[in-house]
This record gives sequence, C-alpha cells and structure tokens, in this order.
Amino acid sequence: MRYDGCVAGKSITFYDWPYSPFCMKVRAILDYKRAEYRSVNPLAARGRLRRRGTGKVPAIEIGGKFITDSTDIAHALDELIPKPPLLPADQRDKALCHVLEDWADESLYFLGLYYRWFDKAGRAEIPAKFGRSIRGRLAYAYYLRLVLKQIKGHGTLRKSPELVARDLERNLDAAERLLTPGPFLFGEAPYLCDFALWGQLAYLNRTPAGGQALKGRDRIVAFLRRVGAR
Ligand SMILES: N[C@@H](CCC(=O)N[C@@H](CS)C(=O)NCC(=O)O)C(=O)O
Repeated sequence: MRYDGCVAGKSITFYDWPYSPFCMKVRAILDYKRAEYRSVNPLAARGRLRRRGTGKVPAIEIGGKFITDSTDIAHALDELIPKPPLLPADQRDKALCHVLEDWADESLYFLGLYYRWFDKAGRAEIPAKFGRSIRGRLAYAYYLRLVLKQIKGHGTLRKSPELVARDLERNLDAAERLLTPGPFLFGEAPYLCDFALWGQLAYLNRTPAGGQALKGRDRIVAFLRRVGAR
C-alpha cells in the first residue's frame, strides 16, 4: 500500500529503487504485512542516503529511525508488525531460513548483476531505466563503474562466461529442488528467505540470459508468479 500512513503510530518512508532486487524483497514484505508507506526515489535523495545510511538501497525510516540493509529492515518490520511472521517458529528452520536468505542475497545477487550489467544484451537495457537526461546518463555511468567493480571484487567477473553459466545452472537447479514440493521453501507459508529468493530470481528473470535459463523450471516460474501476485 503506497500512501502516506502510519503503522502502530509510526510513519514509514521507503527509499525504493524499483529495479533493485533488495528493494523488491522489502517491497514484497511491506505488501505481505499490509503496511502503509511512503515511497521515495533514491536518485533524488542520494545525499540523505549517504549521510544517514550506507548510501545503498533499500533504506527505510520507521518513525524517524533510519535503517539500511534489507535483512535489518525485514527484522525491524517483523518486530513492528508481527503478523504474518517472517520467520518459522522452529529453531532449526529459523537457522535454515537465515542461511537460505543469505544464499539468495550474497550468491544469486552476483549472478543477477553479471547478467544485467556485464552481459552485453543485459547491459543494453539499462540506460533507458536511468533516463536520457544528463543526470540520468551520469548516474548510469557512475553505477556501471561501481557495479563492475563489485562483481569483480566478488570474483564472478574473474571467471570465464562458461563457468558463470555453469554456476547459474547449478544454482537454479538448487532453487528448483528447494521449491519442490512447494509452494514455498518451507511449505505453505512464505518466510523471509522466500522474499529474498523471490527478489533475486525475479531480477534474474528480467535479464535476457536469466529469463532464458529459467524457462522450463516450473517450480521457480510458479513461485515467481505466486509471490509476485501477492
Ligand atoms: N546487503 C544489502 C545490499 C544492498 C545493495 O547492494 N543495494 C544496491 C542496489 S541493488 C545498491 O544500493 N548499490 C549501490 C551502491 O553499492 O552504492 C541489502 O540487503 O540491502
């Protein structure tokens, strides 16, 4: 629900870049919790994001408290709005949920970045998202440099395209198996790891190579539709 409002007496402002998989994760959680919030374009608030946080998105203000990192944001939202819960009740499942969330955020993310920012066909689609104004073009050039440095630092960009494609296949095989029988990672209800996985898979699915690799993976495709429809 995207309008100015309060949850438990606290207003929520969400710095939301529509194309970021971490923003998609937080947005899906906000909607799952039926939270009312105000959305702000981070490109118009870069100074504020750097001063008050890490400069990265997503960032959120809950009742004036500034929080960055999608995991911390998710936990803060779960505390503020406990139902429906974002974590399974069982302690071992809780630990597994954390590990799965981290896998999505820290491994799958770099495959998405590779196929969006490094792969030729993926990169060709980016400038339009930033707009053709001078500001948009400068922002694109800045982020292109930054993201390529990040993918290289992570190690993905040091691999050959064949090895990255093999990594992608293995990870998608794992996701398909983890979502079997489904509908969510732990069965009937979605948890934090589902929203993280959904953000990264949906991001990957929008890249030309990722969309192709996801074809025929029925569990993942159904999962993408199911969480997206929420
Ligand atoms: N671990 C962070 C990752 C956030 C992140 O990497 N966000 C990207 C957008 S997808 C970003 O803001 N990149 C710009 C930068 O690194 O300055 C989270 O879970 O929120």
